[in-house]
Amino acid sequence: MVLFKEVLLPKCNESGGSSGYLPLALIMQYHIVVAVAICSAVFVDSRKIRGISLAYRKFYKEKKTFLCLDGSKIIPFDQVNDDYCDCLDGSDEPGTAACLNGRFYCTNLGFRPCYIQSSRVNDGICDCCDGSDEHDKRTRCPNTCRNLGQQERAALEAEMRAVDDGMHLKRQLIKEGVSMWQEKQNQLKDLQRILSGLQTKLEAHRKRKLEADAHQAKVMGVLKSPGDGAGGKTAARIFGQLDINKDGSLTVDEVQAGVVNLQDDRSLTEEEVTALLGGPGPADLFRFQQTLWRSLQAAKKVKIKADLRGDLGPPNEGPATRAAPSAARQGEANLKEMEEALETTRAEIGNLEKVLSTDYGSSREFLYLQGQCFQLVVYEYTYSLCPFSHVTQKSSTGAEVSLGKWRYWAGPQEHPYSRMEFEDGAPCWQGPPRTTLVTLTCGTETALKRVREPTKCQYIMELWTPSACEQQREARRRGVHSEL
Ligand code: MAN
Repeated sequence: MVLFKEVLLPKCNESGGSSGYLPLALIMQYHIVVAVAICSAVFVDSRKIRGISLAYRKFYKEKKTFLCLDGSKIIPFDQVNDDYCDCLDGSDEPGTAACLNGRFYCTNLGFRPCYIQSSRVNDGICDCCDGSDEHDKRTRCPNTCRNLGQQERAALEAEMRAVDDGMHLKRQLIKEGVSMWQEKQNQLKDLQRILSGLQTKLEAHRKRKLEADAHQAKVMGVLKSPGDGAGGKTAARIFGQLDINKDGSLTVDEVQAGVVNLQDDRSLTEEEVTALLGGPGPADLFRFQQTLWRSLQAAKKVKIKADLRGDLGPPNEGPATRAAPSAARQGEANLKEMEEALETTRAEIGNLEKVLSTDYGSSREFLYLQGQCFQLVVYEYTYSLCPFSHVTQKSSTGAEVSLGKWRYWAGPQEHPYSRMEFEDGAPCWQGPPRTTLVTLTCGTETALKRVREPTKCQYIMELWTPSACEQQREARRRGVHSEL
């Protein structure tokens, strides 16, 4: 049967926590405890209450019997702290070394109370800073509690200031996060607009290409039409030569620039050209072949200008036939370029959507970590942590291995944003893939402070960030409450 609720206190050789609200709050609590203890001491034999905390005093009432704290035995109160062990749990001898499993409570006024094994009582070594464990006076123990308390309070206050600074920085980071978020949303909108523009352009381009292909097929059809043979190719070459702007059709101006009167090299009038082309409006290769080309072949009225004739390419591959495939090639290149741009934009949108769908904390206080990497050199390895992305380890010999890819926040329910889990890294030799757990600690700077590998290929990192400050403060508050 357990009659009391265990009160947790640090052992004397344990740190009470180097910082934060817990120790400060506890120190204040201890002052109250000690004041009450002093008052109680007026009424109770100090020998009997030696080594007992205030919370336990109610079980050590003088002039009554004593019930061992584990409920196993009742003994006369005289037998408490009489240097003889009666209770199995050692609770009758908190102030002597009689019981192997007994524990002695150091009040440590001015510092923090703690328990030591009662075997250390009067063993010639000062364990409690108030020297109360060496009460037989054979060993002189100066009271160092005040100094220790002052030192600890100074350290705590410094750390609390750092936490407050961290909180201030965190507020700025939240603000930064808000504008970063907005910026990313705008980027997404821009990219979506670009994508839609590219899609429209691409459709138009595809349509044009289809038309160009059809035109090309028609040209090729003309060139390859039965009975036309090499003549068709020559017609196409001349056509290409006359078609100055290479738009696949001949205007009056273009004909006037390249065709002259057979007799006197005179320039042709507009009417003459219109008549030669079989009517008004630009003539494509097909129409040219049926009209002007025939006149040129007949060599009765008109001829190609002398300077143009010298420019003609090899007989089997005239400008028109060359122009058409090269235009087609250009079209294809443009199409490919556009398709690539479309794919790149789609990928960028995908990445951005992924970034925007990530959980960056309740106020997006961790968003500023996105896209950043933090390094730490530990022995022969350089570790690199890129939050929300990946972790790597690069050895001094140059090989870099993945220690995991970002998976999720892995903190406990009450502090979900206190840990990050990275999984599925490079496989460990004869083992599973490497994993990394990152703990986030309040700091006035953002830095990777510690890397350990407690189990092979399972890494633990500590990242300092102002964004973790509040949750740390919360954790400490909770700690205080569980202690009191
Ligand atoms: C490399 C490093 C170490 C790891 C071993 C496992 O040396 O990644 O961190 O423990 O491989 O074989």
